Amino acid sequence: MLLPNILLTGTPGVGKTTLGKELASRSGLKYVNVGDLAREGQLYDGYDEEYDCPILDEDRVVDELENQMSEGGVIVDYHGCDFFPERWFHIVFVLKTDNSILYKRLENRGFPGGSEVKASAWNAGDPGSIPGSGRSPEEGNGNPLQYSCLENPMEGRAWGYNEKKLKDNVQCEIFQVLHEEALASYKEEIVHQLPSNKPEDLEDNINQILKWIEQWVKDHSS
Ligand code: DAT
Repeated sequence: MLLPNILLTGTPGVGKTTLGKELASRSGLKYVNVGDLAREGQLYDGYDEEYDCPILDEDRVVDELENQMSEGGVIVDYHGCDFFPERWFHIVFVLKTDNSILYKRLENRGFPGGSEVKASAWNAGDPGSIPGSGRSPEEGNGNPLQYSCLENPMEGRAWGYNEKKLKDNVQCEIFQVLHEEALASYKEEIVHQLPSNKPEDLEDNINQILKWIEQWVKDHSS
């Protein structure tokens, strides 16, 4: 039976992993977290000093995934989407979370310092552009998440950099950087934004995607 490949993308913390794993368990599709895959296979190409994390070797990630993507039935989760072959995906979901909710989720994830850190995160730097890229979002290639490892904080590393990452990531969400990147990388009609603020959103999203998978399988079964 032919099965579709689904891309879940969006800023770190919007709920890709939560949705991806639950969707995989209910649909029978396979879930692949690109961050985990890279870590397990050490698919890195250098080290980003500014963000204090390894740089993803995108070509090796693509090589690593090629076989299973050709077979179909894979849910891919990553906070970037412009380096995957366009032909891989039958549908792309960009998860979207309100800024204040996202801020709290990211803070819970990696900030031991609480409000002190929050205050300095917002007071520092240049609020008018996306930090880390030196560009405005309209110019493209402005994805400061490229090298961000906020999703997988490295134990024992300086937390000082995470203050910058948190600020960068929330700004990314504000500027809808991942939505722009998805629209620039895939056909507009297969790119969909999904709200991801509360548990009911998760349930709605799963049900919608399950229906879409069912229909896709029917359409491709003869
Ligand atoms: P991501 O994989 O995009 O980085 P995640 O799945 O790890 O995000 O989720 C980040 C946190 O948010 C985690 O504590 C679970 C929570 N979360 C995810 N989806 C949610 C939803 N729809 N409603 C409430 N909380 C959600």
